[in-house]
Amino acid sequence: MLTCRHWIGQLRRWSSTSSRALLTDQNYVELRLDGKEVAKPLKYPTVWLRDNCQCPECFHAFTRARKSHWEQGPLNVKAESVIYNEQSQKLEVQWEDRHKSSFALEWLKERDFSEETRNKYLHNVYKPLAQLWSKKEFQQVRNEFQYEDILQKDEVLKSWLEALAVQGFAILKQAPNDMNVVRHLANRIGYIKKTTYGDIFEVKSKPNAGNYAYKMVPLPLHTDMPYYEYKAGINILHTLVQSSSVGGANTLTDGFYIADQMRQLYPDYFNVLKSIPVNWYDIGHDGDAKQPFHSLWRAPVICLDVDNQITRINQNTTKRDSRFSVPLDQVQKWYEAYNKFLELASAEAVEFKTEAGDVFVFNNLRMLHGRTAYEDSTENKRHLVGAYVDWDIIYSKLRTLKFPNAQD
Ligand code: OGA
Ligand code: NM2
Ligand code: ZN
Ligand code: ZN
Repeated sequence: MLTCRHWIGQLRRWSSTSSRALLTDQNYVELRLDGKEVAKPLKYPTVWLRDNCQCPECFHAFTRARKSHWEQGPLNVKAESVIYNEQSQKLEVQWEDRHKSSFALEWLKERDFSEETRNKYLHNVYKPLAQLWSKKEFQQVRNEFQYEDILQKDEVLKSWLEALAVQGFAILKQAPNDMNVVRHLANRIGYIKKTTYGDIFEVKSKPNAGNYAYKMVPLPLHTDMPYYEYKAGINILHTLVQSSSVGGANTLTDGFYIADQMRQLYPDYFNVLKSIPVNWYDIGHDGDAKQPFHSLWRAPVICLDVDNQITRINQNTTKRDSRFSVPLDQVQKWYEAYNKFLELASAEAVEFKTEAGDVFVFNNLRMLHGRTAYEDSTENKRHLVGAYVDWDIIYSKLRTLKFPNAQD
């Protein structure tokens, strides 16, 4: 065992032959390991080490719950000395308040603050990196799966969910002529998302349609339910009967690709679309049994996350409120930016027509989708059944499939 006591404020030189731990100043611990396996020293803030002490007093391992630092963070607790125990491969920290912590090297390596380690975790575990695509790339990004395989094989379920996360959509083939297909798929992932339109909903031409989608008219490129704060994550649309008329085809554009194009080519328009909120609304009732609703959510067309990455697109011309609750001088410039967005989205839209037995599934935060007009006849009435699932549920399922033995 090699020990190295170190006093605050003083910097030690590394020995070239041994692994060791070092308190570089009062705020960091550096760990330099022998050999080539870790090129750069691993470096950890002492406050973070103390906060994440794994001892049973500080951490309840079974529920992975932190038991310490409930009322205040460990900001004023200083490390007195650090030791790297080569035999047990553990970093041992002696704190000034007599507390002791010990951290396994593997555990520390996985939590290294280097950009490489952070990105690896974010892309492998948190969320797969989306592959944005243009119209001409559609055939390459189009994934197809057999419906029965999704239900029976975990490996296929995993590939399907990965396709939804990466390419943003997938087509399932050979689903039976059964209203509950979408329910089975939602349950296979986890839980269906109930909305004001029920748990499953029927897209067909209905008398006194309460939603514009329930008519034979064309549907413009849109995302479903921009009027929800907790907007549906994916849309599962099962074709039971396709229209034998010329129309009833699907249109599809990668909304993230369009937003990204706007960011690169029209940065001023992009800034407008990411910052001016639009009022999205839905007032009415659906069917006799359901409650009347008055949904309203104010959000920009392009939504960014804390890393400035595109996270959600809101667009549904049929659901955009005439009330536009922004100052007068923002209106004209918003329409100009929106116009460019619609122009690019239409130019990049692909068209295809599902067949009976197809289930078209897509990321509803990302994909703009639509439909061409159709005509029902007495023998042929177009009939789709839909359901939604939230991304929290999907990512959780995907992680359990990718990392069945994950402990922390
Ligand atoms: C919808 C919708 C597509 C279709 O109902 O929101 O996008 O093909 N429908 O009818
Ligand atoms: N339906 C299919 O945003 C919308 O209202 C699109 C949603 C009615 C549940 C249609
Ligand atoms: Zn502890
Ligand atoms: Zn839709």
